[in-house]
Amino acid sequence: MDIIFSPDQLAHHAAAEFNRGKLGPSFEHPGRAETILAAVAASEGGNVSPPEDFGIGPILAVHDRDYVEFLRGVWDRWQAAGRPGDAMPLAWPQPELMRVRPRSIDGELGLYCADIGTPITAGTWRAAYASAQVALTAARRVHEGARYCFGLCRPPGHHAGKQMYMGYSFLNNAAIAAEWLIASGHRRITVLDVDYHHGNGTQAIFYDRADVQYVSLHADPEDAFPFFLGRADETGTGAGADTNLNLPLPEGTDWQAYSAALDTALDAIRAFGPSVVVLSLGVDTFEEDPISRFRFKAQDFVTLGRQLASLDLPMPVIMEGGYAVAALGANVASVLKGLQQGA
Ligand code: OKP
Ligand code: ZN
Repeated sequence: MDIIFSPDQLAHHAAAEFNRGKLGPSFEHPGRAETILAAVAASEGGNVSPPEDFGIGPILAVHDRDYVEFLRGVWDRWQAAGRPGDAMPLAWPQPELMRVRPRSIDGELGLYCADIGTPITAGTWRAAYASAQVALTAARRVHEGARYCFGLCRPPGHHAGKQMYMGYSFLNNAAIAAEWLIASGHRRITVLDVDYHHGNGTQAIFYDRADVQYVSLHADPEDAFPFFLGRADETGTGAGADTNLNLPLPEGTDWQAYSAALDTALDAIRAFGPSVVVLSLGVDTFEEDPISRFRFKAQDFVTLGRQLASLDLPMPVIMEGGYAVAALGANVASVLKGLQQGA
């Protein structure tokens, strides 16, 4: 399977992150991409290509222009203001406040940011832009006939909304790829999200769309990030009624229980009848993941790949989460191996 990756993606590097009330090293760091790249290049025979540059157009097909311009320029403004650390908001416009754009950079950050775990650094825009181009390139490879292509996206994307960043996500790579596939002539696309966390951004972007189905298996948001979206009764709206399927699962879910829910997900996808499935692949379902609470064993990732292959559909594979760095590369390589072995 071909692998798409750009060294620009290493440019985003948060100095620190709040975890359980304590400032510590960031779980989402450049070493994640490096270890995935080393493992998949070894197991897939070294077919690594840089992304093509699709420009800003396909990004603007998903994200609002003011948000994209904010992301592109915020670091320079933060620097010009003489700030010594990474860029983070000081306040957020909750519903009891007004959603206005203040002159203050601190306030403007709060307008677009939704959590305290996603600092912006000098290389954030460069990395997020490259990550989106990686997803687009993987989508194009599949559109042009490849069965699978691995877009080694980093930073991840599935929490990013049209005008919102959170959960280590700035641009929604999977949504950008899906929208490009629709614009390229596909009439029905599914985004299948197997990351531990609900892809709230992807869901929201396509919530009223009849042509893009979003299907996600994830930790129940009653207990887990992103908390405020991802429940089973969120099924889509308007023209998109019944095109959204959330399968929240309890903490401690192992492969056996997951596999049964995955059968439900795959049945819903077959019923929808897409011509392509964009896979949002997170391997933070692993039992040793430091921020997640499912119980996948290493070998379960091969089985996951094989079960996904039973869809018998072309699939750009878009990397999302996974933070157990010692096993991260091997677990991703296992999914790709299972996909190619087939059901
Ligand atoms: C991104 B992806 C640790 C708290 C967790 C949010 C998790 C984002 C996961 N400080 N922060 O879906 O893997
Ligand atoms: Zn995740």
